[in-house]
Amino acid sequence: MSRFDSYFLMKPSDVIEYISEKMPAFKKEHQLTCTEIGDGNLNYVFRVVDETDGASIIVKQAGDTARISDEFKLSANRIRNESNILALQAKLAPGLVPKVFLYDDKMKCCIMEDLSNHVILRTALLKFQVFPNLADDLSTFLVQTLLMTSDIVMNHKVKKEQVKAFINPELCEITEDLVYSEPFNDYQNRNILLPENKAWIEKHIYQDKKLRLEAAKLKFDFMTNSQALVHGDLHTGSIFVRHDSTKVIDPEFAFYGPMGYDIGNIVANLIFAWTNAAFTLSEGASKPWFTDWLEETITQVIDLFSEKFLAGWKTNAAEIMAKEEGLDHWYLETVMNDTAGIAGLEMIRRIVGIAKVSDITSIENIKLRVKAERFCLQTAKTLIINRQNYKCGNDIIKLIKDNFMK
Ligand code: SR1
Ligand code: MG
Repeated sequence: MSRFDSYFLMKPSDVIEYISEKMPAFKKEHQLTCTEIGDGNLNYVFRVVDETDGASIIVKQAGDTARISDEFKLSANRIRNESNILALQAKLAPGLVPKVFLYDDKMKCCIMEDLSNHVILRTALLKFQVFPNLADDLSTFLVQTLLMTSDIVMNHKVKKEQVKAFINPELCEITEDLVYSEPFNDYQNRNILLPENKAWIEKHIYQDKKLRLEAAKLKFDFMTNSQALVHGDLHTGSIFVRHDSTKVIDPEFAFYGPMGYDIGNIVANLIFAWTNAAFTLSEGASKPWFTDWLEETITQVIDLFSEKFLAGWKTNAAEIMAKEEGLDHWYLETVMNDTAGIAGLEMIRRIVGIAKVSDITSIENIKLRVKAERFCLQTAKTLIINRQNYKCGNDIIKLIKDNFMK
């Protein structure tokens, strides 16, 4: 019998005992230290270090509410989904996700590789750091996890089994509410508006019927289009980076949904980093090279994705009708339209809704923040309403630059 045979939410002292019981390499008699380092909205992340040899490991545990607020009641089983997805993604995109050593169904936690030699991409971008392999790694991750889990490549019966296995109604409901509904209605009174932008948002977001209709169409697509096994929350806080390495983490929102959901999330969050830099850096030496690099990275994420997607299709498509000439380009175009629309939705919800991003909230000068928010919202509206116009990276960069000049 062990006190870890039935679930409770652990404190750092419990985690030390837990690790020494589960991972023999982390011996009790060694000096083990533990710190809770999580900064996400849902779970608790503990880092255990063996001070005698410097070895370290991560324990990630789910509570039965979201860390951000008790209002979100969630089954702690989400960590099982996360462990399963990470195992699958490790096969599809080797080296691009952290290793999972153990999943514990009783304690609703998993033990995984410590990536402390990496940094969270959002934090690094706010310090204007650049990562030369980022676009290449992310586009590989996207193609490998999206194309390879779709009906283009997979046996349809096996794919349907996978749709069933990765059904994720609770976390999808969070996205349906926070991304697709609340930013346009505030029906649960959870939106948090900057007072200086309140009237603007009410007029240009809540009351824009054209925008609301397009958001509604995209919501139904999110709920019904079981296209590929998406990560489901691929923002820059879900990506760890080092100059020579990229790791995608936190796939607890994963489910079978539209491919554009992941690509759009990456694009939106890179635009937030661009916005932060463009609005806060004075016309000094650092501004042009950093925003230039971000523009190049956004362009490359989209264009390398397209290139690798078409090449992957050619090599791996197994569905007989997928071999019809032109289907690959038509299919890719629909994914690009979704990408633009979803990038717009992510940009609106991170400004209007409850789950903000530090790229925008850290802008201290209130006049600049007001401008930055309106720039993002205006850009987002165009991406949603005219999403069929955005076919390649440069189309999006042109929109950002044109809107910035206005
Ligand atoms: C209640 S969770 C709020 C947000 O945090 C997660 O990272 C997802 O983005 C979710 O929408
Ligand atoms: Mg997360």
